[in-house]
Amino acid sequence: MITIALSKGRIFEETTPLLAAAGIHALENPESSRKLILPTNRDDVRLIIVRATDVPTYVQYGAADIGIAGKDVLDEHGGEGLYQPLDLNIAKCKMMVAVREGFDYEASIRQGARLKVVTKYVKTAREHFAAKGMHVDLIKLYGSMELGPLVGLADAIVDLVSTGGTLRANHLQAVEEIGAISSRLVVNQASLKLNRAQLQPIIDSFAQAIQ
Ligand code: PRT
Ligand code: MG
Repeated sequence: MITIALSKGRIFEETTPLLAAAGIHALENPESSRKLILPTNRDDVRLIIVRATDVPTYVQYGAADIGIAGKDVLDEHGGEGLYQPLDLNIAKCKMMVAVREGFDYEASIRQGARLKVVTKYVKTAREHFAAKGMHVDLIKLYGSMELGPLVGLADAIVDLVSTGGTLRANHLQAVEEIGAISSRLVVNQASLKLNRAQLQPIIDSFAQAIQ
């Protein structure tokens, strides 16, 4: 049995066409089903629905053979034990630094101010500011980072931006791009050796579908 780990929402939606290209169709919709293990049209393939941040963990420990996870999530996880053969070019966005409208980010850097930064991407943020030689106080949040600068919890946020609508709605502005983000296929290395006959055709179909 091949187990594929996915998260609900945008990753599931954008993965559905790729699965279809590999001849795999979920028999239930994870948005409406409460099941965490979804059967597919193929007896030898099932999907498990997990939190986006948990996908690398399931694949790392072999509880799933393959999975799809954002580069943001993989960077935080570290990617240990994961083979990453494909950039699927889906769920694209950017990791950005943003501040309140009118806050002079460049000036406060020049003055050597010690900024408070809220983020759920602590490792990414730490590496980014360290590379710039900036001293910052990082505060870990699990969501709604955009609120931080509005209520005085922080001067800046590190978060994903796609349309920019969330920043605008909260009177924030992006001041720095940390990097481009898209979703990657991750494969358990031991499982690939053991189940290559089943896994390689799926990987190849994904590779063809994204071209
Ligand atoms: O939502 P949940 O807490 O369950 O988990 P999650 O947020 O990790 O999962 P999900 O499904 O929201 O995101 C899964 C993956 O999609 C992420 O790991 C990213 O790789 C990718 N992705 C692409 C995004 C976005 N675009 C995105 N815009 N993930 C989150 N956002 C959020 C962002 O954090 C911000 O709050 O959307 C808001 C900004 O969007 P715009 O369009 O207003 O700029
Ligand atoms: Mg989300």
